[in-house]
Amino acid sequence: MSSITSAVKGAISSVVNTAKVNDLKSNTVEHTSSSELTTDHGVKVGDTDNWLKVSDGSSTGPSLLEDQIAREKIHRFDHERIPERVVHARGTGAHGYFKVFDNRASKYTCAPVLTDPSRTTPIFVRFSTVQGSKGSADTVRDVRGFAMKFYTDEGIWDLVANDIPVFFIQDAIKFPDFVHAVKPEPHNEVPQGQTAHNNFWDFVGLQPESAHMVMWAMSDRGVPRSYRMMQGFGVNTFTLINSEGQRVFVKFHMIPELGVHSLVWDEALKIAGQDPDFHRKDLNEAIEAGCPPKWTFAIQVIEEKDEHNFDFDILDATKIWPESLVPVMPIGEFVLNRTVDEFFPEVEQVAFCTSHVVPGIGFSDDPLLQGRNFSYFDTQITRLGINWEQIPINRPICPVMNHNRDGSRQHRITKGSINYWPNRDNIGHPATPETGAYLEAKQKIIGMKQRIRGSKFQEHFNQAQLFYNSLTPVEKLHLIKAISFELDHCDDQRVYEGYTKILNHIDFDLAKTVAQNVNGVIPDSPARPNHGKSDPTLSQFYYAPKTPTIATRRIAILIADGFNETEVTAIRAIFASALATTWVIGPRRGKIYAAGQTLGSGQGLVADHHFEGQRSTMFDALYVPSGMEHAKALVENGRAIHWIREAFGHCKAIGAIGEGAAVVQHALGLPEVQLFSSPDSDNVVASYGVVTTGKYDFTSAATDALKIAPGP
Ligand code: HDD
Repeated sequence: MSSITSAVKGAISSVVNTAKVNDLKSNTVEHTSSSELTTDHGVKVGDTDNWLKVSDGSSTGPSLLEDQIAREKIHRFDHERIPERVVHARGTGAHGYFKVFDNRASKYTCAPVLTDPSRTTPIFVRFSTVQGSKGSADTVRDVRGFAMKFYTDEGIWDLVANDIPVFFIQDAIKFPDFVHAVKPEPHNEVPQGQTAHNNFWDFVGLQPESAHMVMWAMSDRGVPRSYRMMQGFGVNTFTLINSEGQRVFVKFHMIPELGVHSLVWDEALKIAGQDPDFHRKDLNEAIEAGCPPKWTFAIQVIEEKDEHNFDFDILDATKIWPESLVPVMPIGEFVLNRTVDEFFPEVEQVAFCTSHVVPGIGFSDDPLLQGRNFSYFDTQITRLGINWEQIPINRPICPVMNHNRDGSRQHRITKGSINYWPNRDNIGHPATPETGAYLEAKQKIIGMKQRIRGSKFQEHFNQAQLFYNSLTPVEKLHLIKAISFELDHCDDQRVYEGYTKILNHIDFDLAKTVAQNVNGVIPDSPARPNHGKSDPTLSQFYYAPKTPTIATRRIAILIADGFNETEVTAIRAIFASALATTWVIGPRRGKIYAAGQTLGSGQGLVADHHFEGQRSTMFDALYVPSGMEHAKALVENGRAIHWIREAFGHCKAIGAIGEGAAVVQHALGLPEVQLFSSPDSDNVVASYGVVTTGKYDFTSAATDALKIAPGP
């Protein structure tokens, strides 16, 4: 694998040891080859392979229950598993840090984490899918979780976000029904990690408030290329409180430096089988290669006085605040630059609570948020026990002092005779506003006690339509195909007919096409007119980096014996300098000999994988160098040809030179696409994301093509 320059690595390593990473050191052990086995109570163990038995030495007699060493080993194993998360069970995480640019947010909040540019706040972020179990595949169509833990000097702030800005339901009381409907069906536990089944589409068909979120989930956002290329959204409406006690409503946004990119559905399906850990490996690979993912952190703010000035309720989590109405203000950035040392203690035990806020950040009456504030703490008690906040990954880096005591797995030993307030020694006395006590902003509330939602919560299709209208033609096509795929998996006529009727409230053509595909109800006319409005910020193309980049992209170089070594060395260096990684794929994972080298000699380039070991789906682009014998071998290798065809089918960039270009031309069998200029020509031919040339000077055109090619 190619690597990045040592200068970049140096810059990153200087911030790797955040205060939280240092805090975890007291719980981190590292063993060496001189470490000897012990029991959990520290007694050295001389044999961990044979249970204590009664034996005359030649025959194996009965095993003795007396063997405390064997019993301990089995006991510990029997209890290794804890309940997986009831949703978002599948995920991975990494450490990093957060910084604000300046104090521009201090007008709205007194939270130093959001206003003090001299601070580096340690963070831990866990990405996840929602529906599947802990062992399900990464690339399924689903919403992605984007949960952030900020270890601030004022306590922990958890921002439990998703990669989609809205949610399926408006009121938390519906969450158990929604989750039951989306999860595998109860009678047979099928399907795993997918929304493509009767119960999900039945539920969302009967809950039109889901329509907006369904549009997002069926768009390319549902199949991200990488966790590193996802936007994040706090979804709920929170509040910010400034030093004068004034409150504003806020939504939080995370915008990835590399842009927002997706897989195509065929790739996502294949990768789910070929490499179910694709996303977690991708995150670790980028961090370990020294290309830590980075996001801009931004806020949208609405003043209290403007709360009712919109045609939607700003506390409704099925609605966005369109950027044309409420600008998105970048205030900081964050980087994930450190992989975990051990998965279970860090990623599995990390636990988030929307109710964990710090002074300067507060809640709103968003009915989804209010329910979440109850649910997260509660679920951690089942998973991790009441003292879950003492687990190293969850504990704050600031002092913790209160009179909460005991409970299962209490780790803290608090000296002294006082465990209550008030007490004669003034121990653990309440803090004051001056010393940083959390203060709720004053809010006047008058109302009747009743089970309702506000009147503006009743409109469900305006923003679903806005989202659909805002997609580019290719994004619309993908969305139509996605819904058609999903409804095709529903075999209850009431379900697929029901949802095609819902679609007609969003867009007539969308409803008609999907209904035709899945035998739904083909409408004669729209159920409601299309308002025709659109917003460019809703298309993921909007987030393409200003300067095109191939950083962290994976490029496969296909070679066989007889390839042009000079060319491969040069192109790898060029891609590496652009921070892409190159992977050599050959007929065997061993030495592949270049033109002029003797087979079996000490020379040769060791391939990272062989053609059967990996597939084109794992890579963002292909490159085929020149070399006559190598080209002949590739043309005769069915799998190598499949690599090129499949990559082309997934609209990936393909670069080729000389005889390599002839291989590509042969593989694609597209004579009308002029792939190959004459072998002596300097012409670079670029068509359909394929860049070929007869002569060597090809690299800048190739890098340009790769920059534009990867996308949704
Ligand atoms: Fe939730 C986990 C995001 C609504 C109840 N949720 C969970 C995670 C994320 C979200 C990212 C994974 C956290 C981790 O990595 O450990 N959830 C959301 C968003 C929502 C949302 C963005 C809508 C705005 N959630 C929601 C509601 C409820 C829950 C309405 C319950 C009333 N969520 C949970 C949970 C989970 C959870 C059951 C499972 C594991 C956990 O909390 O720690 O409590």
